[in-house]
Amino acid sequence: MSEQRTIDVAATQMLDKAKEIGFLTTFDRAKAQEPRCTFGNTGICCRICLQGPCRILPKKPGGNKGICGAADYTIVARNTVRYIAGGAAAHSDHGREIAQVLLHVAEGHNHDYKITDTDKLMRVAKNIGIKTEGREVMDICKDVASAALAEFGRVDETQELTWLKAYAPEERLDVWRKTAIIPAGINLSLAKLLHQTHVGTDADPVNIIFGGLKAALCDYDGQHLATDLSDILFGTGVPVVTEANLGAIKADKVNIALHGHNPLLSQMVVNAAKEMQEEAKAAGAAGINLVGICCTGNEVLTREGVAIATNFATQELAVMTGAMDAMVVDVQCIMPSLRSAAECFHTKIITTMPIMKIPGSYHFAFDEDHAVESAKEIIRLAIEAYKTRDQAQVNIPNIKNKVVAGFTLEAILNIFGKINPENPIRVIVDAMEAGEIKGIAALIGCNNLKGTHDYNHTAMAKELAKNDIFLLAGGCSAQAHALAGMMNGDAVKEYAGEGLKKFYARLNAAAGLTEELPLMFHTGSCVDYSRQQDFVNLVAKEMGVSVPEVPFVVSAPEAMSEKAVAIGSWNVAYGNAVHVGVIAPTVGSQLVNDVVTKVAEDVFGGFFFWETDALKAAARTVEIIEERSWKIAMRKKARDAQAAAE
Ligand code: XCC
Ligand code: SF4
Repeated sequence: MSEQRTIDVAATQMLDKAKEIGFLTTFDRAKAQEPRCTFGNTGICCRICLQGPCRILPKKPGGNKGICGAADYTIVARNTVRYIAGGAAAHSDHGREIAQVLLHVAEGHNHDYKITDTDKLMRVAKNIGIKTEGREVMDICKDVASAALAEFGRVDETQELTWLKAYAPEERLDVWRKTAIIPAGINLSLAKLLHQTHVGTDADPVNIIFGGLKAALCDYDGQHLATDLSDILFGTGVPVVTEANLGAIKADKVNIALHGHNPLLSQMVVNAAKEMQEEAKAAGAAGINLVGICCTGNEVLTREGVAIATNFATQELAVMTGAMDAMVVDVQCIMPSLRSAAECFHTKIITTMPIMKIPGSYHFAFDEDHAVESAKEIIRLAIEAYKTRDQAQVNIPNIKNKVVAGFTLEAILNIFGKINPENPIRVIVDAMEAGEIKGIAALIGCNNLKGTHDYNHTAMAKELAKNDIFLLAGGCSAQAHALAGMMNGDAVKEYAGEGLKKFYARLNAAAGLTEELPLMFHTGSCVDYSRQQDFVNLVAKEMGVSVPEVPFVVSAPEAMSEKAVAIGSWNVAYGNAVHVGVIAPTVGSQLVNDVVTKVAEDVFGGFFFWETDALKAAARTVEIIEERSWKIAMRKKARDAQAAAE
């Protein structure tokens, strides 16, 4: 564990304040957990049945296996894929909830939501094979929502997930068919994986890993439909300018943080807040100020330009400002400790979802049929809380940075299209072929207090940019860059290599935006990573190569959640090289570790690599990208030589 807690100056100030008032934060709790249990840390602790926990104790007679006889490779494989099941369940359930609401809108049962992006609806319908010509919008919408819901309950194993089939390149589908990892239904595959890893079922680590990859493709499918349907309901983001860090919290306003993942409620709060400024003023405030935390924050940032307060590891510190009147939370990545943090102040923690409650916090049962009313009532709760705020306790770090975000796939293509209207994706392929940029990297994932908060994220970004690598970002990683002041045009001047700078200069000249483009294109929340993969798929197609040949690396420098494991795993199946910046729970079995870091490449073209040191990880990333480019160049040379000889 690192001595420095965070690189964020505002967070450091708030940690001092927490110490002053005697509140133990997640940073203190992380320290309390040291030293870690080696068995758990390396994945060789099995708790799958009540005879456990069993550990692998190679030196004791009979200790080299669990009580049932499970070897280290079985235990490690089972533990790992159960993370994937958890992550895929979370992402896809989020998608299912959006699909449910979209169906109710299409059927005319719900009047609080509406279709905002009809063009996107038509594109999605077309992609998944739903007829659009001469049909009513609402009928098409009903079919799209029903197709999404059908992904969950399908049990006919001769079928394949619709979104997966619609969006993955044919070459990938072939690989997945050959390895039998294309899921028929999301619920089926996730249930099957829990079955497969039950005590006394599968002992074969490779078979277990393939079961895990199937679940990971469910994660991808659930993510993709969640993004598509959210765009249809709430609009597809376009570049926005806003700010990030705790300084975005305003002393004179009613501050409401939107935290979690699902935009169903938070988007309604954004809409309602626009109309309710007067109510806040009547309470003596200068208005309502919304800020985002984690991926709900990313959702409302991408679509509405809501400022980022902070990211995962520092969520408690937003409360420490003493100016947070309400934190509205939905699902995932919400620390239960928020409530104890709130007790030091007047802050109301408002849980809103039936599966997410925190003992002692305020639960407001959000109701999709009365979403507008729910959102308004929640804002009123925040205004009431504001009235009890003790201004003497307010201490907001004076730190905030300019952020340019909102880079959905559509937004990126729109910008590239200003240079090449016929074939927008050609713009980045040209830049790669000319050697102006070396390749593409996606910086994604969480915070993990096994390291210094946000250090790995920002150090990777600086190093890769210096090496002329075009950066995509999402989730809490994107927020790390935004908090650090790197998600703007100034950061390009400061950190980009000469080639990347030239590429940006051409983009900026053509884009016609009021702000310069940022050092990394923020594609949205962690449920939105399919936007990045869609982008890479287009690049592959334009380059005339398969996905695993694209000079592209994914990095989760501070991975934490089960969702991160699921995301990393489908990325590997997709053919991407995936860096993870924490010790992976596979290292307890040489065999399993070799499968995911080496053998995977032979099968899928993608693989994991673990590196906790950001600078070494960046160097390895550059190496992989250069190697992939070199291979493309060699193949081209060979083809040209052959053509000349003929
Ligand atoms: Fe959660 Fe999405 Fe991870 Fe952040 S990045 S800690 S999952 S909020 Ni997705
Ligand atoms: Fe131990 Fe086997 Fe039970 Fe795991 S499944 S806890 S290894 S007996």
